[in-house]
Amino acid sequence: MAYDSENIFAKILRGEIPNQTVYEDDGILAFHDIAPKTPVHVLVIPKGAYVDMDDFTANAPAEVISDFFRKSGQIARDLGVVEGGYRIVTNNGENAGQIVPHFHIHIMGGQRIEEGSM
Ligand code: D5M
Repeated sequence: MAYDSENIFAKILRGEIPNQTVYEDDGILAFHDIAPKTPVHVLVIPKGAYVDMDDFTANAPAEVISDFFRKSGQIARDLGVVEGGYRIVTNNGENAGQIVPHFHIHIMGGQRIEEGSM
């Protein structure tokens, strides 16, 4: 799928739509999900134009990929969810119900998820 530069996260990156930023640097932006499903629900996106996990892992330079996941781990630490445990979710494509076609991961924590619920 070609990248659609009018998707909502592209607009956030261009500053056309506001967001509640948790962390930002040259490569990534982390912000609160607009409709949180858990007490802590933060999205992390690369600033590069990647549609989904498949596009990101196939086409982003290795250092961009490692930087993204290393920093996402640090963001989870800073959010205070590591001790209690947290979930990382990334929806890919139609079957997963991906809504926004700009690669992102959900950091979800702050509440207990029943064992075996996935
Ligand atoms: O779901 C996309 C996620 O992005 C969903 O949890 C809502 C969130 N979302 C949508 N618009 C915004 C804005 N403007 N700010 C913050 N969060 C937003 P997925 O199925 O992973 O594509």
